[in-house]
Formats: sequence, C-alpha cells, structure tokens
Amino acid sequence: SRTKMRFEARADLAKAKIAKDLFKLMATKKTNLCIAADVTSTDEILKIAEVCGPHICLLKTHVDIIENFNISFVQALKSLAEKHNFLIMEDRKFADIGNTTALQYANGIYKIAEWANLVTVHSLPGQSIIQGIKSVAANVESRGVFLLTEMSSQGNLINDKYKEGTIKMATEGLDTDFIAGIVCQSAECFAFPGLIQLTPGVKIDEGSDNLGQRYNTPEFVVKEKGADIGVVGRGILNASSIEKAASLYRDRLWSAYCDRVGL
Ligand code: 5IU
Repeated sequence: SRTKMRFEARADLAKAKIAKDLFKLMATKKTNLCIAADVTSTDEILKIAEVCGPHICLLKTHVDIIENFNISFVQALKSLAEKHNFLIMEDRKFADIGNTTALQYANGIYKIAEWANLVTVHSLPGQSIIQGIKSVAANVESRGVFLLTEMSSQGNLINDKYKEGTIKMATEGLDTDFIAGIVCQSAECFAFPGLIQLTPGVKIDEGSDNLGQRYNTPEFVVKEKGADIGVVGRGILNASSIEKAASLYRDRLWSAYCDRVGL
C-alpha cells in the first residue's frame, strides 16, 4: 500500500510536477510538518516563517485573516520560503464555478496565483473548478491543488459518495497533472501513491477545541491514518517557544513516517 512506500519512490509516480517536488523536498529535508500560520499580522507570519522555516516542508496561510496585507509581505514570505526551502499553501478552499474561482485565484487584493505554490479546493462544483485555477496559473509546473475529501471538524457533511467522486476527479480527471494531493483524515480515502495525504487536526495533546475541531497525535495520524504531511497550527502557535515546538512536532511526525516505511 502507498503508506509503506518511501516519499522518493512516490515522487516518481506523481503526475503533478509540484507533488514530485514536494515529495523530494520532504525526503531531503527530512520533514513532513506543515505549519498552519493562522495569525493576523504580516510580522507574525514572517516571524513564524523565519523561526520555523528550517523545520517545515510547507507553510499554510489563510491570507484573508491578515489585517495589514501588502505586496512587500508577499516578497518577504517568498524569500523566506527560498531561504529555508519550504513551499507555500494558501488554504483558500475555493468552491465556486471555474470562471469565478479563476478570478478569485488570480485577482483582487491577494493575487494568490502569484505566490502560493499550492491551494486547497472543494470538489463540490465539479471538474471545472480545477480547470479554472489551472487556466490562470502562470506556470503550471510550479503550481497545484489539494482537493478536500474529509474534514477534521465534528459533524461535517461529507459522505462516502462525495469522497469517491472527489478521488475519481483526482485520479481519473482531466487535470491529474495539476492535483498534488488530498486533504483528508484517513488512509482509506485513496490508494494512488502519487498523491500526497495532507492531514490537519494534529496536536500532541489530543482532544478538541470548543468550535468543533478534533485532534489526533502525530503518531496516530501518520501510522494509523496514513498522513504524509501533518498540519499543526495551535499546537505550535500557542507554545511558549514556537521554535522548540516546531522542532518537536517535526521530530515526532518524521519518526512516525520512518517507522511506517521501515527507515
Ligand atoms: N483545517 C482543519 N481541518 C480540516 C481542513 C483544514 O483544521 O479538515 I480541510 C485547517 C484549519 C486551520 C488548520 O488552518 O488546518 C488547523 O489549525 P489548528 O491546528 O490550530 O487546529
């Protein structure tokens, strides 16, 4: 099964160039930690990127929560990504028709297409949402999407039929060269080893928050649930030292991956 395969071997099977790049980055940098930089000022995000950059493969943003967004912030974030060798994912969860999504991706204040290597996308509108994003991606080789098939939140409405349709889109659709992976909670979601499983809801102290979020430990998500990349937000952001916390999460996620594949 894909969960027993090493990232290097899976890179060879990936259909999207950006998925190959990310698999290889994870293997060489020895990290499968994605930090969810859910803070509201550009200074705070840049500090997270500088301090945690050496420990992560991916930095995930919610650009619409930033109070003082500006274009020089984007330049600074891009240089930190280059300096520390991580990719940037905007967790936009696009969900409109292809044409509108294309406009939202490329235009407005944020111009996500210019700086985000990866974006998250709902499969709800159908194949055209991927086509829309792809149609305005300046360089298809350095861009890609993650499709959602499961959410970590209590009571979410995604059912098996929706999941199956989404996986079909990711593996047999027209744009498989643009789909890097799947955001989900369990290995059963998909079998194809060329896609990356990104799993949010990770915290050393399991449990939940009071708004429906549910957490599992790094070891559980990687070894029992098939996560290739674990997404950690508050588990790191609320620690007294975010640097130490990032290092700890990195070690625990990576050791779990090594155990899983027999490294
Ligand atoms: N996120 C989830 N669950 C999901 C999806 C995305 O938590 O199913 I799809 C996002 C939301 C937040 C981050 O940006 O991942 C998790 O942050 P915390 O570790 O602080 O809960």
